[in-house]
Amino acid sequence: MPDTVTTPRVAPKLKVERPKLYKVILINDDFTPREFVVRVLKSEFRMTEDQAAKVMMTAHQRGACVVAVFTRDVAETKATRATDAGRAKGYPLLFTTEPEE
Ligand code: TYC
Repeated sequence: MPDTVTTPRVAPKLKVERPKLYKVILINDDFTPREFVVRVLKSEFRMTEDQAAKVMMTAHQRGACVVAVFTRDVAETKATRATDAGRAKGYPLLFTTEPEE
C-alpha cells in the first residue's frame, strides 16, 4: 500500500473518436432486372418499395447511387451480402463501399 493516496481533482477526459463512416454505392449494369434490384434493396437495406425504386432508378439513370451510410464493418458486410444475392442468381449486380469525406 502506498503511504499517500492522491485523488485527481479533475476527472481525466476520455477522448471518444467518432467512427469513420462508409457509403454503400449501387452500381448500374445492363443485365440485372429492375425488380430484382428493388427486392435486394428492400431485403438488405430495409427500404420501402418506394425508397428502393427511387434508388434503383437513380443508379439506372446516372450510373450509380448512394444507398446508405454505415460504419465500415456494417457497410462492407451489407455490400457483400447484396452483391452475393445477385451473384447467386447469375446477375452482375454490384454494391461497393467508399469512405465519406
Ligand atoms: N439497368 C438495369 C436494367 O435496365 C436495372 C438496374 C438498375 C441494374 C440499377 C442495376 O444498380 C442497378 N435492367
